[in-house]
Amino acid sequence: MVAEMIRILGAPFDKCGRMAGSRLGPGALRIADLEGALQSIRVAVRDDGDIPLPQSTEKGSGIPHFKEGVEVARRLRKRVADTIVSGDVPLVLGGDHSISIGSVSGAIQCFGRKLAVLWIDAHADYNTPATSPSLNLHGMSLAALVGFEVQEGRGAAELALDALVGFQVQEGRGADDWAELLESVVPAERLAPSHTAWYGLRDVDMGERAHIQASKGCLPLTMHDVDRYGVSETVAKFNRWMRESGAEALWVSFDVDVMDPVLAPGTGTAVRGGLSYREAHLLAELLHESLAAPGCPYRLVGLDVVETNPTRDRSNETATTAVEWVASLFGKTILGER
Ligand SMILES: [Mn+2]
Repeated sequence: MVAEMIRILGAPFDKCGRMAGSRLGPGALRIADLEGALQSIRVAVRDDGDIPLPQSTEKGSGIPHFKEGVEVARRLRKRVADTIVSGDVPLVLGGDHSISIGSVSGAIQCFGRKLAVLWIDAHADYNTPATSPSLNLHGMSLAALVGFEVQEGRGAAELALDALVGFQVQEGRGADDWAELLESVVPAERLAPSHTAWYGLRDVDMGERAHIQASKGCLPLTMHDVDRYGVSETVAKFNRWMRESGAEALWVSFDVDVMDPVLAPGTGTAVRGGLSYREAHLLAELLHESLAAPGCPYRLVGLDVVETNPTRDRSNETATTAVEWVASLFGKTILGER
């Protein structure tokens, strides 16, 4: 058994994403019977409902809807940290991917530098306001969690960007919001860049490439890697990396856009060429297998499922697929217990 009790927590917030609709994600996942799917594999689960949302509607002049985004993140950080402290495993339902700044910050608060993150996503979410083409916070979540600075001098990534023809680093833009985010949400210890892994990447911006290059020891597993080596070998590579990292706690952040839009059209951030149904399930099953293996030096301490947008979906297929994926991650197999 991976967990004592899984506690579902909804974060129906989508104002820091590309388009509205993922605020309906928690509802769509519940309608797809997330709780029942976990109960059916004898995992203890409880639904703690949704976090209350701030009332402000001010868009602001920097990162759009920053004030609301930062308040959601603060509330989620506290709820996630409290859940972990009580010995349970938070399962956070988004919402756009900006909510993970709050949820993972709660885990950093509990595990500090012993935390590693697996970001399963078509996108790296590794922009700062200086490099983001859109300035939407949902594309900056991981950059915030590792604490990239944009104000004090120029980091390695910005210097690398200078070498790219036609790329303009916009230093002033959103800088105050960014400083506030790093100050008031992300714990000072930060997520170690060398404890950051991606799976399924296929749409990475110029600035994000530079940030990945500047992040020593990180593990970016792209769709090219999945095509070339398959799910089995890429997960084995992730497992070796985890063991070498010294991390004791793993947070998994699952953006439904990692799946191919043919299979999971219900998202505002669809990119062609994603994981097939079978690849996605094998990924979940192999992750479960490694976590359940005797002597595994790390454990799963929390999970996000984000960017489910039922307004873009067909018959709730995306939420249904995400629920099946979560069940596989927590141990559902074709022949049951082995
Ligand atoms: Mn994402």
